[in-house]
Amino acid sequence: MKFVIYFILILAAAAIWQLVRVVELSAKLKGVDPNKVTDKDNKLNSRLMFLFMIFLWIFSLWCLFNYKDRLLPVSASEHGIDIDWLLNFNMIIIWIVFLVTNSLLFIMAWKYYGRSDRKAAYFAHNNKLEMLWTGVPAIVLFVIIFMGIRLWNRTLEPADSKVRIVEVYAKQFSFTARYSGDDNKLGKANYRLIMDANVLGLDSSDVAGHDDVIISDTLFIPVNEEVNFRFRSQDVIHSAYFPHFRAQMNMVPGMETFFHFKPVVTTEEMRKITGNPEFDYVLLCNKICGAAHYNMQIKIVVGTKEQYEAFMNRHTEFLPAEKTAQVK
Ligand SMILES: [Cu+2]
Repeated sequence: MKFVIYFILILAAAAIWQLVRVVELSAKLKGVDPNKVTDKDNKLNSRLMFLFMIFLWIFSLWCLFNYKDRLLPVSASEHGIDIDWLLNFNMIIIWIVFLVTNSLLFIMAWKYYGRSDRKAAYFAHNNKLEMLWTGVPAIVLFVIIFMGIRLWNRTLEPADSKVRIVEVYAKQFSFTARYSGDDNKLGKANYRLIMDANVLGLDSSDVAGHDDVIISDTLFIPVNEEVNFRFRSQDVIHSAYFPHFRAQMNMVPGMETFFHFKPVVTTEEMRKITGNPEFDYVLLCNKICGAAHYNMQIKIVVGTKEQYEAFMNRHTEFLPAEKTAQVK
């Protein structure tokens, strides 16, 4: 089948080449230069330009509406609502600029096509125009960048010390969550302590770590409560990507990175919003970190405070008695 398709393509190319030769030869016979561009050719091209503009608009709008459902659902975090607003603001500006500049480009080509009875006006420099196309983009960019930096700073400013600390630990190719327990302090960790039985490199001599709860299959966070995330990596650079919460942070071996956000939509609510009863939030690795990078993920569940407590109790019930006393 493939051979037939290639054969047809080669035949089509040969036919087009022969056709061009026929046109050239017939022009030669008539005594006309086949490479000379006439007014008629220009007029045809100008109309084609105009048609292409209409095609471009229809196709762009079709893409915009047709692929709308491929976008992420509404933001599930508080700051994500502002990020979405800023993204939409940017997209509106981009669309206006795209429409105006491309319309001008094609309308000019259509209206002022080359004619032998018309001479193009020529000027080398115009200060007003220079001011306009330098000044307007500069002001627009300044506004966008200013709004972006302000939002970025607000997201990354240190969280209040009372905010619950949850560590996300990355290694090829999984995530592990460590909750700070009742004292809201994570026990110390050191890469020198990493071994088969202590993958996270935890320092057991640090009392603060005795009530830490380590969970490797689910990251459960309570709704409407700020979470202060800390990130570590064992091996290479990973990136903690929370698409539904509009958050992402690099996880760098040898250092701790952090940010905090407040989830505002529970998993149950998001299932209703998306109309998908199987919807689950997910934390993905967004840094190509090795062979199984594509499958490096952990499920995130956002639930009520009661659901969160039930979840934690389920994960601490087998802790040794002296640890359980600290957790509860
Ligand atoms: Cu990774």
